[in-house]
Amino acid sequence: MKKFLMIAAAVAAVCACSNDRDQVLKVYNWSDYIDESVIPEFESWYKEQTGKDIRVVYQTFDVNETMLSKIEKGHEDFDVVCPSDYIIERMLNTGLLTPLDFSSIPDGVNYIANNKSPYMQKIFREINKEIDANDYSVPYMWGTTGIIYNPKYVTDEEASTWDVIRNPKFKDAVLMKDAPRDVYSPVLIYLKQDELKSGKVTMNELMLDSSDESIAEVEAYLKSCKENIMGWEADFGKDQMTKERAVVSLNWSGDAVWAIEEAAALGVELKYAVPREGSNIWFDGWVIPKYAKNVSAATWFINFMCRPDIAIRNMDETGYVSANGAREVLDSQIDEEFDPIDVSYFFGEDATEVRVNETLYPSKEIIERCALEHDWGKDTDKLLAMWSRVKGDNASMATYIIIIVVLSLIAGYYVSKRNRKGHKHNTKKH
Ligand code: N2P
Repeated sequence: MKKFLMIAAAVAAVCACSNDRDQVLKVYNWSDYIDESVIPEFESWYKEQTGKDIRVVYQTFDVNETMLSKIEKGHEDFDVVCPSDYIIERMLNTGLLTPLDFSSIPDGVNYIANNKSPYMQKIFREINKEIDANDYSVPYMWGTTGIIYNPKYVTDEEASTWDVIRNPKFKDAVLMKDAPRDVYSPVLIYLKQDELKSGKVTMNELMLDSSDESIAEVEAYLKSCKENIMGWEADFGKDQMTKERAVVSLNWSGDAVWAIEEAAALGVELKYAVPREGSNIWFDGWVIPKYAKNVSAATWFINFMCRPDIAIRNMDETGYVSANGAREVLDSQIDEEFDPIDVSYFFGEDATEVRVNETLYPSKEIIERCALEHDWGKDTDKLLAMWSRVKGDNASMATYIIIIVVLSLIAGYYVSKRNRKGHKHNTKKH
């Protein structure tokens, strides 16, 4: 009887556990990348739609590679994550993604089909030649990589080239994104600009260039910027620009929009440019990793993120551009203060002359000089090794001083301890 009760208790515990997990949705997203009030709203909406309870456990990351390693190496059971394009490609190539299936979501509340921009679907198809990434991922936000600058100190001309990060005028005043691929690509584009102009190499080929020579050239360039770089940041760059502590920041367009608006409220002017040599266009998309434990709730969550009013709130809160091409999203962005631009590539034929922010929706001319990054497979390790050499090399004088002070204190402590011991020993003897 006792044995039977023990088995029954164990079975009950296992059932309770799995029930619990059915009521939990683990979301892993970039930091500052959502209007957090939409999370409790999702929990209530999910209950209304399905009759089931759900609790969202929301965690954030700042670096793509950190997120990937938790899933690839740690097999963590996140249900929904939001990697960038080249990481989605890697996850597809390594079988880490679950195919998406929205067929169980009723028509009236299914926001997937009508809300994807044709442009986003097209660039998603470029991710992998054999597998359509649209079957495994739903685009969330997108943008460009460029330069945020303070025009009080930096001219438009100076900011029109990536070399602004090495301009001797900006000693200790440049912030770099702590994102290895998103720094590598612009620097390589800058270094290979003559080959690009002469057609010796294409932008897409450059995005796949993980050769030792190119990595070494980028490394040497970044080390030569050492005196200018005041830090490598994941999320404090926009704030430092707003407060005028830095004057140049290699950054993403969404951080630029956020910083420009915050700075304006403080009376500081900031601008954003995509340098003339060309840049990287990127997007991040929702995926369900292979180790997910609540695929059903994950599917509902991704669908909810595509509801136009939710997409607009996420956009307004973060400064980033939703990948949602619905008319409501376009209407929410129209403002008389902007000059009309052609965004038909994103919103369709009706949108050839609309007054939207060009930092958010780059012109066709900017898009044409940008390309998507692609997975490097095993060569990624070479990039990450170069990255730590560059950042290590760039540790500030303050860091060295702190290390020396701490080591001296530790040494001092042990010397005085030894002296005290010696003193006690001598006293005993007497
Ligand atoms: C926002 C992160 C944006 C990610 N903090 C751009 N790929």
